[in-house]
Amino acid sequence: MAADRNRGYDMEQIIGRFCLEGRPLFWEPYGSGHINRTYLVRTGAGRRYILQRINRAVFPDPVGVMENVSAVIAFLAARTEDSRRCLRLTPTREGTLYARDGEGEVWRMYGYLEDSLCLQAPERPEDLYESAAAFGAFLSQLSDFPAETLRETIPDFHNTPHRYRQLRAAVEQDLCGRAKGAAREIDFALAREREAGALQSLRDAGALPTRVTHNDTKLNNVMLDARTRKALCVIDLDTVMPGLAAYDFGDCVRFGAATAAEDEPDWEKMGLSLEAFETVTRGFLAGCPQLTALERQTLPLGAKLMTLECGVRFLTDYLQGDRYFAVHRPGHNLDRTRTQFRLVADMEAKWNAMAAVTARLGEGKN
Ligand code: ADP
Ligand code: GN1
Ligand code: MG
Repeated sequence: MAADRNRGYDMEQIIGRFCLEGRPLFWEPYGSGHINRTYLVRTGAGRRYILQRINRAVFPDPVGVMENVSAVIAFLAARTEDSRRCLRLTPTREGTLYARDGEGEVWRMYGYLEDSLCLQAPERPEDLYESAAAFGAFLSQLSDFPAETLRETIPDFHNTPHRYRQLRAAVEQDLCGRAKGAAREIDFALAREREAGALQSLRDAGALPTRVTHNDTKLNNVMLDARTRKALCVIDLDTVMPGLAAYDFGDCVRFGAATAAEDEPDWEKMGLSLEAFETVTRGFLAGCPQLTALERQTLPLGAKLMTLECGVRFLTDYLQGDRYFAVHRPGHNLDRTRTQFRLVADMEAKWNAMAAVTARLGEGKN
């Protein structure tokens, strides 16, 4: 209760900087995100809050992150009457939307979205549909957001060729002597390097519209209403940046249409559920009906490349000693790499069927 035992932060002092309703009584680590440190805070007035310390190793400009996040929240909040449909930042006593501590760490506090659910895997097809529709709608709602005002919080975030360059450097350095044990995974990645640049080439050529995208569209980044199970609110806005629709669709498929968890140790359980792929496509297109014909055509490519890229990132981090993604067991990032590459292979096997689904569901649109 007194301090975050891992790092010795004075939690009481940090929490005390925010204008909470009631006196803070209790806090504990919360959630299963890989990047930020998240805490649940309860007060004597029965209110709950989500406190987060932004990971500075991942986000070198945490103030820029907060500027993006608060601008996006303000934009979305102005377009809904229902306060539960939008994240709410709790200000500090000085009236700012984040607190910086003596060590330069940046902390923020959200009102807890009550009566909500955050799922690690869909429990029924409707859950997946709802999350995909929410991410599609997020893209659609932000279509008139002034994209040029957004900071690039992680440069080249979904620039897959850049991710390959980082992988090659990690293989070459082999800091932890792990490359030999991951030879099969390295070969799998490198065999696909050329095709991995396809979306980036289309983006560079201006063939696809740049949109304001979320860029991290996992199922656990959408809150559902616990009673109706309808999507309530998209969360985790740290990576909102200009991007392609295929990124958000693709990451939604990668996580939500998979037959196993991202870190399933028995990677043979991993594959693509075509049924779930169809559900994601249906949801995403319903949420964002204005995609261009070429955008719709590139949706399967988005699914494959976001999965391949994520595997490449897990593999790079494994080779570099697990410095980026939170790990909870030895070999965790290698397990994650294997599931992602297994999923890519299954998408390759089901490629024609995937393309047929997106073509059929896109029929009759512009
Ligand atoms: P990370 O970047 O580490 O993934 P998130 O912003 O996704 O961090 O938060 C981690 C988890 O905390 C979420 O998956 C969700 O369970 C929970 N969470 C975040 N914000 C809220 C909120 N406003 N209300 C309720 N739960 C939340
Ligand atoms: C991270 O923060 P979280 O857990 O929602 C990562 C995503 C990866 C994802 C893989 C800022 O997302 O890019 O796809 O893990 N976020 C960042 O699960 O790197
Ligand atoms: Mg998250």
